[in-house]
Amino acid sequence: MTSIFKNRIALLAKAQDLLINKENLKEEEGNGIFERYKYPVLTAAHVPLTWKYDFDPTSNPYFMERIGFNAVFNAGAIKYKGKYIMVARVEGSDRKSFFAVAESDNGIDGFRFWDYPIVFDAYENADTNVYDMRIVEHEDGWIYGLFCTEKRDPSAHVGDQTSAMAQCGIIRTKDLKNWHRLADLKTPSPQQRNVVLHPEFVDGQYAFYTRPQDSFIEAGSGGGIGFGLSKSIENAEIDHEFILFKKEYHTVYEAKNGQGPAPIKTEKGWLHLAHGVRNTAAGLRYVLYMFMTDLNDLTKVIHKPGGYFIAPEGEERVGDVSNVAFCNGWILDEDGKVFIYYASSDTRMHVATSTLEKLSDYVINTPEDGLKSSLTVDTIVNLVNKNKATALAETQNNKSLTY
Ligand code: M1P
Repeated sequence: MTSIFKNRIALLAKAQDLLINKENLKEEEGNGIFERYKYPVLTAAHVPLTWKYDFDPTSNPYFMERIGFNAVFNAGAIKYKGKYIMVARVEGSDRKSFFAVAESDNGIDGFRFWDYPIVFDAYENADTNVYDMRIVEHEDGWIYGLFCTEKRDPSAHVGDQTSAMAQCGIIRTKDLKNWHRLADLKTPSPQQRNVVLHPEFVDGQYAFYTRPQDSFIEAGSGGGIGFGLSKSIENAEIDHEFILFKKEYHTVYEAKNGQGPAPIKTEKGWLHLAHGVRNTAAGLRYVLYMFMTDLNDLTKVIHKPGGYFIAPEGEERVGDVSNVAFCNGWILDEDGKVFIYYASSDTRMHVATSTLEKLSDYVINTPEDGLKSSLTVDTIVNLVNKNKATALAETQNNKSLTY
């Protein structure tokens, strides 16, 4: 073994250990709704060296990287056997994505990939690319992974190498190691992305949040977060999709939107995290927003705070697809703490923390979007008046205490 070989292994292993063991720091100045953390929690630099390098000095004397990795983002999440688990979208330098499990003891730092990426069968050899897995522990006893499966549009002209078809793939497991592929979801819509399984049965059926779309990029006329039921999960088929959260003019979800992770059940309703997309002169801007649906009628939105919940900030704004915040994984702890795993600009993973109580308060008590500038101003004026009245009442109260 040459000294170049040995030195490079030692150097790279040390750098990666430092990265993985670096303590993450909570940013103190927040908005009271959630806390951000200083460092990303999972990046391409976390990818195990054994996935990149051939450790045999005879076949790789310079210890050169043989397989490159571009990004780690859009991770599903679950707490499993006491560990905080992300099922990340890992993208190779060849542009292909796949899934890999990374675990941490505390959910905010120390994330380390398992030895191997997730392996599962292609469904009828159809996937060219797979991405954005939503992990759901269903009450039927299985852990499901729903993801986007993409292939070239078979009807595309021979010279067109960008038209693609997206559908929802489904795999399931009991141990996060052995995954079994089921049939892809069938819906009445031409394409699907951002499909999520609801964790409970609804009228004895499997319930799905969908995102019907007309073409690969454009949500088109079918845009919005849909909802549908299927009798079977092995051959899941939705006959009718109901749009429960539609796109709306001049909002953060005017161009398209999509369900994030599976909703969390609270006493007041189902808490949802979603992404909304709008057009700007610089291209699409993706932010996260929240809403709540009725406990008994999952298609009824009962609270809809205006504006975004998380938008890309600082270095989060820059990456392969800049100006994107995307989330498909969160974890609710036994004590009510919520870990929100969000990706920035299709490049890296971050965590934000909050509690179920705070998120419910945010969703229930944040003013709705009035859909007009004048109504936004009215809302601010009402708040200022309320604050003046509170300050006055406090002054009078203090005076009466002094006398
Ligand atoms: O590039 C931003 C996101 O674009 C797509 O999301 P949507 O279908 O809502 O437009 C997905 O490709 C997603 O992976 C990506 O982060």
